[in-house]
Amino acid sequence: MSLTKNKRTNMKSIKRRGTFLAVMLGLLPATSPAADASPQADKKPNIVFILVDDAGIGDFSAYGCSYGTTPNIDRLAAEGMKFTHAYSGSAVCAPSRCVLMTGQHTGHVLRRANQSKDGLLSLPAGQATVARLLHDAGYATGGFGKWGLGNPNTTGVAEKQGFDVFFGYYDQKHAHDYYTDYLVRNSTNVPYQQSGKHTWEDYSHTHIANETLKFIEENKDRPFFCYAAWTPPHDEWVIPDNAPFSEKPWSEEMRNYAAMVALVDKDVGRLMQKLKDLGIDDNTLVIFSSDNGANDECIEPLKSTGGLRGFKRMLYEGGIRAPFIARMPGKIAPGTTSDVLTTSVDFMPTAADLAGVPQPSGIDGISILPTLLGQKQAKQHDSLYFEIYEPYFQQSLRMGDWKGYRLGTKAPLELYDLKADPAEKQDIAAAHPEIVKKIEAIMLAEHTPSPHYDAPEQSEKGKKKIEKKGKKSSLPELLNEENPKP
Ligand SMILES: [Ca+2]
Repeated sequence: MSLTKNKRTNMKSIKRRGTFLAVMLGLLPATSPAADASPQADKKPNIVFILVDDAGIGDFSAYGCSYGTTPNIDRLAAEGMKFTHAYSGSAVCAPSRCVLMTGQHTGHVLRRANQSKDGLLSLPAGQATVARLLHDAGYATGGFGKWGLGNPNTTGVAEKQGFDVFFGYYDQKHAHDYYTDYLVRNSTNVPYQQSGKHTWEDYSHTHIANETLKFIEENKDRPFFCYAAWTPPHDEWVIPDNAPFSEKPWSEEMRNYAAMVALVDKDVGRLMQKLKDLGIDDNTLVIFSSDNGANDECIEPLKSTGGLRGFKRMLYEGGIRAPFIARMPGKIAPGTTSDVLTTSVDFMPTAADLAGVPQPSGIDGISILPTLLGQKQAKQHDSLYFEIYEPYFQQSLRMGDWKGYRLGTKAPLELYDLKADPAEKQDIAAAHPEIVKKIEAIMLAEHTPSPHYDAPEQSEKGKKKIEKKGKKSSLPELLNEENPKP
């Protein structure tokens, strides 16, 4: 039986329930969506999605950071709901952002790695995105930070995908350069004169954070969607001042990384203060998450993956488990936690429910609005499927407490019980052949071939080729290594 069909069958009832809940709880005026699509629909909740780049759950004190505190993000959790089993859309940037924008999981979505056989893939014209959905519902839509789903002069640029404005980096490689001499606003370059001294004024995030707050201020009187796709702590690991970590016995890069996490926290605080000052914080859903797990360099000194196995680019937990916190005073009960399985694939239907508009068809996400509102989450994911083609084809499936993982299609499926073994140390596939069979069947059903990537079998060949060359950095070596030190 196709899970996708199951999900689609339930879309209508989910939509009805979500809209009903939203009206009952005063999230929306009790009028039709068509009547709401006007400037006076100012009672629609604003939505801010803060997506930081390459941070693991071990980087935030709400999830047990070992090297510092993130007090503003802690406050988000204390005043809202913290998800303990949330995942990013993928284990690297572009597919993760593609999942977030489209509500499709990585077995269906366009981008399944940063690169493809056909180069950088741009979102096609007419792509259904959460930004388009909210724009059509009367929201002002702004994105700030890294886009990565289409460079200027393609169909994929943010301003053709539902954003009124996008400011920051369109190209992912450009986003590595924090001391850049230009950023981009709606495909037009905005020049910055670099002083050569690496000051805060020279640092791109300063301008990106300021533009984020400016957008919120400018749109305070109408519903808005603010996508804060901030680039820290992605590398290059540089920052004008790495206090309070300057004396730590780590590499300079790791000191900078830790300071970049602290900077994100500080700007989350600024953003929350802005919402408060404008008197709109109780009508604004703020979500905080990360686009993929932390890098391997951060495991030893900072424990950024929180003791989980793997790291960025891997479909073990350390590559995909994400911080996920949602705050909306008066609607989301403070200091609550949820163990509902969710990924950023759920953002689009959740946003649709919150805005009181119909959900798009053909998506994989499920609205988690009932969970946010403290209601019973009647429809939940039977499983969460992931695949990635970078650097090799991998698949994983979270099903209840079970976790299946496979490198290439021919390797035997590894099976872990995350409840007993959250760090995926003990492969118990041999003891549970029926679970293995079930997971393999779901993986087969959820994977759809893409013309832009080598078929899994070919990826398997590529893996062998690189193994043969004995490259030190080859993933099999890293993938098979023992779980990182806690
Ligand atoms: Ca990333």
